[in-house]
Amino acid sequence: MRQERSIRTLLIANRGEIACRIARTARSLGIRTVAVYSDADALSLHVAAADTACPIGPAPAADSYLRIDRLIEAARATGADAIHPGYGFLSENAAFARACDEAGILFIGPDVPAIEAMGSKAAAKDIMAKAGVPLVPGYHGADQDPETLEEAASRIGFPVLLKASAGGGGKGMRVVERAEDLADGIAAAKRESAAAFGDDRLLIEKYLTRPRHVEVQVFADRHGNAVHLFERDCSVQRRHQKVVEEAPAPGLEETVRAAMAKAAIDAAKAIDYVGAGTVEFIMDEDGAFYFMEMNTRLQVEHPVTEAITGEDLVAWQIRVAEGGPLPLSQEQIAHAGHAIEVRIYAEDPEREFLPQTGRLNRLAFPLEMPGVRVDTGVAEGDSVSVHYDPMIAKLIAHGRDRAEALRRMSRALGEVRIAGLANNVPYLKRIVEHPAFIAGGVDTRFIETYRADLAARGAGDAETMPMLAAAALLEADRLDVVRQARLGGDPYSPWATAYGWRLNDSPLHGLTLLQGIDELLLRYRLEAGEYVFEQGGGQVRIAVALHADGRLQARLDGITVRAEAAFDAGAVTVFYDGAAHRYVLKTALASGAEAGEDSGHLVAPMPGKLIAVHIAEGTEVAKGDPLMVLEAMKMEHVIRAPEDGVVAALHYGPGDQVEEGADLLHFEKTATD
Ligand code: MV4
Repeated sequence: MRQERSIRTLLIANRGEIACRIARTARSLGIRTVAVYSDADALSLHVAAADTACPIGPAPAADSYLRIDRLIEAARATGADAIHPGYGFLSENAAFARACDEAGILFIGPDVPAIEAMGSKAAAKDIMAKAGVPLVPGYHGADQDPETLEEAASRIGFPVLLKASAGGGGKGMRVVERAEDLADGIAAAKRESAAAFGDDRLLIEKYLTRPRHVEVQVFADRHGNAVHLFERDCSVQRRHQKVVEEAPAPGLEETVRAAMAKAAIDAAKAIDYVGAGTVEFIMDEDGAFYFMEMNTRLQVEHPVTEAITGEDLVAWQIRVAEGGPLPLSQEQIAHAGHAIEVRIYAEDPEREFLPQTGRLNRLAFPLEMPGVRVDTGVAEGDSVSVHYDPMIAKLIAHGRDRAEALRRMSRALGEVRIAGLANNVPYLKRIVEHPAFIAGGVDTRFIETYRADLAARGAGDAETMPMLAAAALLEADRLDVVRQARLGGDPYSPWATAYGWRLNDSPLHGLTLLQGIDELLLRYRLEAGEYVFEQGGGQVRIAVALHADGRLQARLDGITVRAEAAFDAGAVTVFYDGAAHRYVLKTALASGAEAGEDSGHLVAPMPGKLIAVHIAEGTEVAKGDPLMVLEAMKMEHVIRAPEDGVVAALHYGPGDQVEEGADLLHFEKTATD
């Protein structure tokens, strides 16, 4: 057994939320922390969260967070005696663990042989079979002769699943339903594996059609102790990306739970595991479970285990890495209540979950709700770049039971405010409010099974949002008029003239909002302090109270709801129920109606790329002339001159990528009168 070593300085070889989370615990233990950062991350939260920070290279991860040499050098330069790799990046890279050993730096993770043993699927299965850990009926032999494989598949029985030995995380898998398709399937799988991984070896397994993903958190020390900290259910996945995780697994029989925990500890012991590990199983409807893989790192979803056990897993990792004993024995580890985690991503559920990049113009989380934890690595004003994972935050809700945890999660999601980037918050809310999910125990097909239910619905709130946005705009304008009048300034704000606003005026007004390229014409009148919108023959009455910080109380047909409004560049964003609804005010967009100045800015109505710019600074144009062409959402959008005038300033050129609300050009209207 090695000597105990006390860590004084910890280098965190990661970024984002996990780097922040590791720094938090290290600091609480009195350990000095060193962040590393790429050129894209110099101003990131994880740098601010550490005591010192070292640059390690350009933005692409291959040139920075994956550079073993630079990380070791950074540790040397800062006197770090240990490195925590977080998850992803080099966290399961045996070469990195070895480089740390050789440099005399503690790697916070298992020993090199354990990482290597779990790096190969076939080798891992051999070890687990010998340790008595249940495996899916299958074949993982070295003989890769197509005839041998076909024979094995027939013995296993259809359907079978062909898996690339070198694959992982769902990559390189192929289902074969019938014996007739086997030979072709094997040939195709071998070609695909060779192309993707440079290795055409396959394993074959009995295919479970609707498994659940249940994993066990294990921990082991250098004194021969190995314990489990219960299981997590991560069945809700999309394309092998976990979306929702919870602990404990709902509806698990106590006998199954105990057997799975024992199998996980057996797995850890079989490879002399040290530190935090996760043993993944798939489980069928009868509770039969089978070893899938072992992850030799701290996992993204570790907070749900922390919530139900009350333990800090990063503190455990540090203690064990120092050579200390596990903080608790198995008998001392208890769990209470239920916890659920969702991953908030910058991705657009309405466009096939396309990852989004850009600036987080607004970002706020419910930080004061009991039982709710938020782990994030970004702050308002930061950008989500193309270089890294687009996860914005993890939201974790804990309750006395699953129902309470779910209610807290729903409410917490409703309080999230994100503007500037499409995100999956409303989608997550629909998942945790779905009856099948609430019932518990869903399988890995949940998302595809309920695709239609989980898709955004156009009805209900969505119809009211433009009216709420208009009411917020009008109210902001009215307050502005009142404030300016009080200050003795111009009592007519720019927008007041644009709207034709008059106090106590009741004729019908029109207001046009742009939602992407859709024009929404809203007709309203003011009655007794309420905005009354005409809507398809009926009326919607909205009274609003707008606070200086953006909080918006709105009474919609008699019922008061809580929302938030943010104003920028001639646009308004209404936050309601976890979703952000942004509208560009068309009059501000196209009129250049800065009061009396006959000039104004044209702003981008949506994010996109300028594929043509027809004008230069100084160009004189007539009303309606095309000025620029913006390509967005696979369509071309022509931006035209709002009036006769001249282009006073031009801020972008052809080929430029522009964000929504970007100030494209300054326009001066030709003097008339
Ligand atoms: C399976 C399976 C069904 N039968 N193996 C996907 C990722 C990899 N870790 C294992 N995976 C699966 N292996 C057999 N024999 C179904 C999956 C699977 C899956 C597993 C866990 C969580 C989500 C999943 C989604 C699709 C397929």
